[in-house]
Amino acid sequence: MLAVHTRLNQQRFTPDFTIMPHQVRYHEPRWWKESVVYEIYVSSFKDSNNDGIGDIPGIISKLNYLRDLGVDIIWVSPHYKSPQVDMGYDISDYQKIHGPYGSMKDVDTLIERTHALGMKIIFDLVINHSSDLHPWFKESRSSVDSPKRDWYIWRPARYDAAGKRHPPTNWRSNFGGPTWSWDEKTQQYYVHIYAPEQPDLNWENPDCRRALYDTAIRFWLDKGIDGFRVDTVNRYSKRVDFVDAPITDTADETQLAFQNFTNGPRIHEYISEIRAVLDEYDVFTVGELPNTPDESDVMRFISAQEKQVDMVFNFDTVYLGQTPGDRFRLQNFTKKDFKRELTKWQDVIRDTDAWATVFLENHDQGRSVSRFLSDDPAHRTQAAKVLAMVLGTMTGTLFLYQGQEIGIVNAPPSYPVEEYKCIRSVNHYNKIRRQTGGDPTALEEALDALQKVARDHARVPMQWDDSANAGFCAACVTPWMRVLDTYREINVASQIGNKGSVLEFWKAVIRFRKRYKDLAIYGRFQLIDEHEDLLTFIKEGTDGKVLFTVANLSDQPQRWSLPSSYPMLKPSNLALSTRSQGVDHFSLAAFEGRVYVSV
Ligand code: TEU
Ligand code: CA
Repeated sequence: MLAVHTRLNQQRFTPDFTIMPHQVRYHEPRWWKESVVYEIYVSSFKDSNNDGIGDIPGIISKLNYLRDLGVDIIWVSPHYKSPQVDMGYDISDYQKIHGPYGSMKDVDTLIERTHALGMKIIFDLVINHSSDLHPWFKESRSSVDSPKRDWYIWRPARYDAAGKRHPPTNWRSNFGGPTWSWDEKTQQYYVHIYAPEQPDLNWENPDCRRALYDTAIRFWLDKGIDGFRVDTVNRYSKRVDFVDAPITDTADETQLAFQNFTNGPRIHEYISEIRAVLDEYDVFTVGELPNTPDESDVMRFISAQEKQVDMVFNFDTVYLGQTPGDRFRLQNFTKKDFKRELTKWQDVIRDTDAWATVFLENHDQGRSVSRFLSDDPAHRTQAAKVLAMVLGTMTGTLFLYQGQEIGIVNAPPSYPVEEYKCIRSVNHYNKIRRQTGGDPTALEEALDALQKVARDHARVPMQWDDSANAGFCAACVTPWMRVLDTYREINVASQIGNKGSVLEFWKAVIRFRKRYKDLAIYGRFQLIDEHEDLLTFIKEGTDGKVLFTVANLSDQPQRWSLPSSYPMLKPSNLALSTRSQGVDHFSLAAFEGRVYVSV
């Protein structure tokens, strides 16, 4: 580790090289660049007291498992006090714990035990909006003269010629329906770009911002956490002229309005303020960056010299097959699309001082094996392994989502709509029912979309073993979400120590990534796109060594050969393989993947 640092530092300052804005020759090593982050969805990870809901003591009981996997940082989904309209992304007190998850003492213990095992821990920072049950909002809505009135965004109604009341703008919220809700008592609308129970905080108000910094950020950093995953980092600043969005959907009274409430004029000023607080500590941040297609806009968030966040989640890959603004209107996509989107940010950050994230799953997405390759029982193990290998050799901080390490797949098409609990899924299905008067074909189509891309697939209980309820809760009657029937075949216990398993392969990938970090993590990415069904890329080190990844993304064998443009690569350089035996130099089996490292 030391050797790499020294070498990179020396080379960065060679006199013949001039540093252009945002441009650097090598990525500067940092602990958070080299870390593997594992996202824990508290309610579905491990239930310690058999009430059917995962909890903090449950996480504590699995810390050894995470360390053995090779995880460096755990990211805990919102554990704050919340009425759970949006699974904790609606916070009613930033300094309290959601009762069923445990106590403040449990959280202190979690932080302490995680650190004691040599891992770090980050929390979710949700400060675009609060819950409508937050005391600030209760006070804000109590009267137009309330001192906290201006902490949220209130506007008068508009009236049409017939005297009918309408919201101040035609904006559509992320969960469907208008972004405005009417408040009877004070006769004004407030804005919420998610659910009505998630009113947006007014970042234009400096007192409100200060209160957020103190209660949501400083309070937890002082407890010793190592950073934050920042929810929707680019929506705090909105356009304050409150104009209508262009009409693109004549069938609906609300319209897509991302441009009105995303990346507003003061966004970088606000993030600089947050950054100033964070810089008092040795921590890192990863921001969620939806609806920002322009690469130079993204750079303003992730270039080190801009001092904003350290990296962002771009959604290009996980949104494949969805219609922008209409997640459940599905479209076809090809392997070519998958390769292009997956590798896009590798290219953008190359030779710059910006950093990327590498991920295919989180609590808002379906399972990667089902979505991008194949969850057919004949293929799913190989498919999960080849994705692990690809992710494990890409540049950026690697994020794993609970269950991804054992290759959990989506719930099956036979699942009835009642099994879907997420507000987004439920709202969508109800909207289709309303709009079509319950037309069976339309409802079938809606259910098919849920089966493919609903957030619920990530939220089912973790599959620990083949006992009742998959070991998520030993003696509970019903877990809050139904356990997938596939838990008998796909679970942690059956994969630990099993050489061909997805779990053991992930461990090998993580070890490999760390051992060859100057290539796998920091190497210069170069896509070699010569074959429709294969994903192949080079990672070049500073010393002329190269790493080469080849992944067969199809369920058919493929003939192939090492790239002739890199003559230093030899068959004997095989360093990692998804197959434990039977590696054929001239052909790749279905979903086979290999990594070669030149010597
Ligand atoms: O997600 C943000 C999110 O879902 C949107 O910004 C999304 O990218 C947009 O709707 C375009 O489709 C975060 C959390 O991850 C999610 O679980 C929460 O529901 C949401 O914020 C609200 O806090
Ligand atoms: Ca519990």
